[in-house]
Amino acid sequence: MAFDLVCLGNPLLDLQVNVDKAYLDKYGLKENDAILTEEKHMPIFDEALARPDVRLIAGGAAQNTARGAQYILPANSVLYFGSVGKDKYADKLIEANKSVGLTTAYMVQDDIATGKCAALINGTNRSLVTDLGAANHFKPSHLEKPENWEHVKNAKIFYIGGFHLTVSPEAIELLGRHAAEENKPFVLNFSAPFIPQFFKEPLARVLPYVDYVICNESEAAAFAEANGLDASDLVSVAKSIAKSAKINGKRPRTVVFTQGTDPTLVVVHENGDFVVNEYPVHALEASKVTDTNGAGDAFAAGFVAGLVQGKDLATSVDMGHWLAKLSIQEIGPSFPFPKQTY
Ligand code: 26A
Repeated sequence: MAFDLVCLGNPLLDLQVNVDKAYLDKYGLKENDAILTEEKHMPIFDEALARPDVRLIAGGAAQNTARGAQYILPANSVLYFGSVGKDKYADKLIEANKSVGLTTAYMVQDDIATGKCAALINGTNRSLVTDLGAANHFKPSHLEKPENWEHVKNAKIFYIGGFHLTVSPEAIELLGRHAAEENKPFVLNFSAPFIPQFFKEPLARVLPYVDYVICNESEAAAFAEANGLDASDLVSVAKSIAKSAKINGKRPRTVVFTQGTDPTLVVVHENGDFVVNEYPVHALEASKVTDTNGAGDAFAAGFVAGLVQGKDLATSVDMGHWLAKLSIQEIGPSFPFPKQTY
């Protein structure tokens, strides 16, 4: 079978709970952030599981995007790579993926548990604390297995979660090289401020392969700080990313900055010139927001589904806004059923 869109990321099960500010303070967590767990955070997972209101929801940023893109696209359009364990958590992920018809080609670890993310919801903010578990053991050799490489060769577009830069930059480079050689669009989401901040070197290695960068305003600011740019001037930051080194000269670099409820900024660098545009989001009354966990992933899903369908940039961004609006009315990074159409 040939899948148009191939995605790579860290499959995680989200343990979603509502918390107050004091709980976040106790663990030194920001209200809106995504981090890798440290020893001191470990009790959070058992505390979440012990709560009567805990919800176990399929997560993993790129997996959410893969599910969202498959939600929009015709059957069997999307394939997702990642690494899981042999446990009930993996079964939950498989079940959620099935509900939208997302195909997975998981690498399976015999003795390591599926990764989990405590999604600590505080009003419209979400603080994500991740224990990568099996997701941390993904290897490029999994992509090189003949049956998997066949999927890579058949793909038309690639979507990479920047979070995977903490796991296997080599796997990302492997896909990036193929995409550049075959002139296929390669999309990278920065995923979280700590990626440009603390994984600057692997990010710089991968960025030359990237045709489309997606990030939010805080990731853009973190990139600016890490690279000595003025974080208060996001247009300049986007331009700087847009004009940085690029391997596939046949495609322009497009940089997409989402900014919560503010308009999405898009900068394209082509033939030495910049094209700058802003696109308003689809407004939603605050009272209708269930939670924003996965909003950015849903935006990326709508956007990349648009690219797969050959839509123009403005329409692809609008599809991202449309799907994000649907997802924030659901619990966690999920999409409404019966299916809505764009
Ligand atoms: C490496 N880290 C920290 C992560 C993540 C992650 N996905 C992959 N790698 N930390 C949080 N997430 C996921 O982000 C989604 C919301 O955008 C969560 O699982 C959540 O579903």
